[in-house]
Amino acid sequence: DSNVAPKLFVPKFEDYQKVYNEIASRLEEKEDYDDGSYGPVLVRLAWHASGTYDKETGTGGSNGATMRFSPESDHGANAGLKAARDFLEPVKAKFPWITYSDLWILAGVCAIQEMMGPTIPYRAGRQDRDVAACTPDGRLPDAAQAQDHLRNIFYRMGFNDQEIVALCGAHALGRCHTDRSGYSGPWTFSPTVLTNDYYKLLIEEKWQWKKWNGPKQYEDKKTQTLMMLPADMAIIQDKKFKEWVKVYAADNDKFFEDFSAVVKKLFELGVPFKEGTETWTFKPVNA
Ligand code: CCH
Repeated sequence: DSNVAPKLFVPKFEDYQKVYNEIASRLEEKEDYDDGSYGPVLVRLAWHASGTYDKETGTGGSNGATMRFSPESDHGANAGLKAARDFLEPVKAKFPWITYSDLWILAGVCAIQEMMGPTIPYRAGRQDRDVAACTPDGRLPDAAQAQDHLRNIFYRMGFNDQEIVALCGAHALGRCHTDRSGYSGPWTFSPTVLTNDYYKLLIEEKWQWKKWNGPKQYEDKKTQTLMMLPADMAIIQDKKFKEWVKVYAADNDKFFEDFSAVVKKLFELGVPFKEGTETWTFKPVNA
């Protein structure tokens, strides 16, 4: 009957769980990619989509997925994130009703949970925006800088010192790539499992400048296989930050609790959720 309006598909929790399951099932599909998982680079994509937020102007944040477009895709900080965006294309093709901006954040949530991290509560409702909503370059942190810079960048997003340190624990995951950031190597011995090892290593290991032609970074004296960025080292060089590093190094449960809360906050920066939007928690596949 042509007089009847077509029924709008309104996705429910079960539909998002299906997308979650699809991402989870693909995380380790390419054995030769990095340490065997796309998880870390998906977390970085979700973070860089969100971390452009400016609380003063309300611009940036995870609503929009504007990193699909140049100039934002070409910002130095986003080098290499095409791997994560491309990874998610077949998922978008299978579930075309989900927005890119909800998909990227769902992928970040999925990656953290599947890499044995805490549950990250999720709300849907991000809308994709066009190239005009791209944020200016320089909103994400510069790894070569120290505590003043970290505070400027993260205070602009609306985070405090404790939250900054909790967020940095994500560097337990993944690695640096010379063809992306110029830096090299992983922060921990288990880059596809979320633990509080980043904090433990910061405190317990001796760190020295790596002797090489690349950008200034640290290596652990003992094995010379792990790395820290100057920005990572800043959180034990700063007294107030270091207090939180000690808390998280000593207590993985406390880290997980605070990490879950601060990542949820990060992933919702700048999103105008409709009133009454439900908060969901997805069931892990790899539990
Ligand atoms: Fe990060 N991060 N990050 N980071 N990051 C890099 C990689 C990852 C900084 C710099 C870098 C957070 C905070 C900061 C991840 C998650 C988070 C790289 C290497 C640099 C450089 C990129 C490459 O070469 O591939 C700086 C500076 C800060 C300041 O605080 C926060 C916050 C998060 C998430 C909550 C993850 C995960 C990676 C690994 C990506 C991969 O491909 O393995």
